[in-house]
Amino acid sequence: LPEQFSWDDYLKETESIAAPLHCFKQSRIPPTNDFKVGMKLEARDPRNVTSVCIATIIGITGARLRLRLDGSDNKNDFWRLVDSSDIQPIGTCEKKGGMLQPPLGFQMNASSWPMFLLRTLNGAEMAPAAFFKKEPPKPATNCFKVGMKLEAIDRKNPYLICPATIGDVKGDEVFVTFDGWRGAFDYWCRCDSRDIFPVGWCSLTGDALQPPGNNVSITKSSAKIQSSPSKVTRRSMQSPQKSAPVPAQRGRKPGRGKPPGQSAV
Ligand code: MLY
Repeated sequence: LPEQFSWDDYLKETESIAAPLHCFKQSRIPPTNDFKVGMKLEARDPRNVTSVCIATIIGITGARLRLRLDGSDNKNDFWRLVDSSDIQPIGTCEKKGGMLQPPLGFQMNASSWPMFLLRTLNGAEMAPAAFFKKEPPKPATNCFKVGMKLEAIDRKNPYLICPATIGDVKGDEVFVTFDGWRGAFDYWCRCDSRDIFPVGWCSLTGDALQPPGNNVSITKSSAKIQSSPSKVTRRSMQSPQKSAPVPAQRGRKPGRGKPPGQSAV
C-alpha cells in the first residue's frame, strides 16, 4: 500500500516551513459544511461574473460544494467554499433588486428562460440561509515568503487540493508551484485567493490531500535562496507506490501513456 502523505515528515524532508495561518484568507477552523446534494442556491457564473444564476449542489467535498448551473451542461462544474461570497441563498438576488440570469451557454432558447426559471424553482429544495457562512477577513498584507509550503487547488483539476510551495512573491500576488509536477500546473494568484489553504487544511475538512508528484527535484527552502544543486534532493520514482503496478493516484485518468509527473492536463 502507498505510504500516507505526512506534512510533518515532508516539511522535515524538504527542510521547509508552512506558511502561517494569518497569511491566508481562510478561517482558522474550516467552516462546517451542512449542505446536501440536490439543494439549490444562487451562484455567480464563473464564466460570466456579472451574472447571478441558479445552481444545484452536485457534490460535497470538505468545506466545498461542487456546483452546476441550472440550464448549463455537465462540463462546467465548479467548486466553492461554503463561506464563499460567490454563493448566496435563493431570493437574495431579487431582494437586492437584481434579476437571475441564464448561465453562459444556456442550453435552451433564450426566450424560454423565464419559464425555465419558474419550473426550476418550483418545488426546489433551497439551501437554508444558515448554511451560508460569512467570508473570512482578508489578510492585511501579503506575508507569504518564497519557499513556504501550503495546500492549493489545482486549477486545471479543481477538485484536487495538493501540496504546494510559494515560488515567487510580487506585490499582492504569489506564485503557487505544485510539488513534484514540473511547473505544468503552477499559477499566480492574489495572496487573498480562496484557492490556497494553510498546511493541515485538508486533514481538518476531511478532504483527500493529493500526494506530491513523483521523481522530481524537491528544492529545499534553504537551497532556493542559494540555488545550490547539492541541496536538491531527489524523490524515488518508487516511493509513493512501492508495490502497486498501476498508479493509484486519485484524479489521474488511466491509459494516457505518459509517465507520472509529465502529464500536462
Ligand atoms: N491531468 C492529470 C492530473 C494531474 C494532476 C496534477 N495536480 C495534482 C498538480 C491526469 O489526468 O493525469
